Amino acid sequence: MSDRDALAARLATEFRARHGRPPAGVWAAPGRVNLMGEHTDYNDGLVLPYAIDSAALAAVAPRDDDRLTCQSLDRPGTAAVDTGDLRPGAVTGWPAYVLGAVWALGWPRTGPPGLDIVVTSQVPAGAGLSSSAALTCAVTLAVAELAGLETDRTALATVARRAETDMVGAPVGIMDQMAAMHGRADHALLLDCRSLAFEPVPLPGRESGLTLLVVDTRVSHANADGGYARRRATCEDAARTLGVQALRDATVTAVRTTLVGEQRRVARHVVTEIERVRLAVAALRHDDLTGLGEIFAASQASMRDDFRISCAELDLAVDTLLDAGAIAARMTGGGFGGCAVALLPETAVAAATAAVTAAFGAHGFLSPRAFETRPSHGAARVY
Ligand code: GAF
Repeated sequence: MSDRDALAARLATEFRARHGRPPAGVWAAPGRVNLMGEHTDYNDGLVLPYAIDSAALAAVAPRDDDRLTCQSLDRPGTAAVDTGDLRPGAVTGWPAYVLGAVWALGWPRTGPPGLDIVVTSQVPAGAGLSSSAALTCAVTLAVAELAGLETDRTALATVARRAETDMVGAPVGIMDQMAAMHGRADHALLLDCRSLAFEPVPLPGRESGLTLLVVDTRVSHANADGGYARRRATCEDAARTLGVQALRDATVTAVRTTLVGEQRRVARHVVTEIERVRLAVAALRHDDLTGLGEIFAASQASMRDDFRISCAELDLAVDTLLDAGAIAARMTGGGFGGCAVALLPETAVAAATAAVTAAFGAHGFLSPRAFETRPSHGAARVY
């Protein structure tokens, strides 16, 4: 039995203990690692994430009344609200992600009146691995399937995103929800965030002897914090100055000749990062690992110097991984902490992990957590 199946069985048992009846089912949705295209999704650009083999799980059952309740195995307390009172502001904190998904699906107009929901997650919160989209996507798929609602996964991804933007108040893009809904084993997802068209891109498999190592710096970040929203606002200001719909439509020349200061730096990152997604896909398709390493390095420099979302811990993790034999390494996700990702030979993992741990110790940083990831399939019913 996989870890996820064992956790699903435990969640179902816990649900029964708490509510005196079994859940109608348990649904899981994965976190993600992004390989290229950071802060490009809300600029209508391209991204290249893969779903990871850690997920958030939601056990759900309808109720006879119109009460919505929500609990977590990982946190104390119960959030409860009548369906008629479900609106932005009615719940706060982590339950806003869970009940936000119910709200975004159209409650109380649709579906059974009341619901009991119990969640848990394998995706570390605040690590930049999209624990929030994993949670909203698990609940969205669960409730949509239970209530016989919309089953188109792209539509469900936009519902899950609305839970976060409108209920939680985090102005995120669509990358994480699309990765959670459409992830495919051994593939990344090349996603056009304007059209929402996507195609799977094969990643080096086990036979290549390579692996994707994630290093969690344990510097915590939250998309609802100010840094993410400020970057997004600067991107929108820059697009307005340039007279384009979104920075996806800007050119490097226009950015250089029209913009100044922070707008120029931020826009330069977005425009060049979108191009790096195209280049990274080409490098992967042609097995050009040296080229891939150079594209990752340019992306890391752009996030550090232009977009300014890296931090000392992420820079150190990336440099140390490269010194220890990584072919490609960069920070991943929203930034201001969180994780770095590296492609490296399986045989180099132990030494690279030890090197990062030693370097963090020497700098007085928190002890990092390193783990291998496998590109995995998207959200599904698991129990
Ligand atoms: C976070 C957001 F949720 C995504 O939409 C994306 O903007 C990412 O940061 C940065 O690429 O994960």
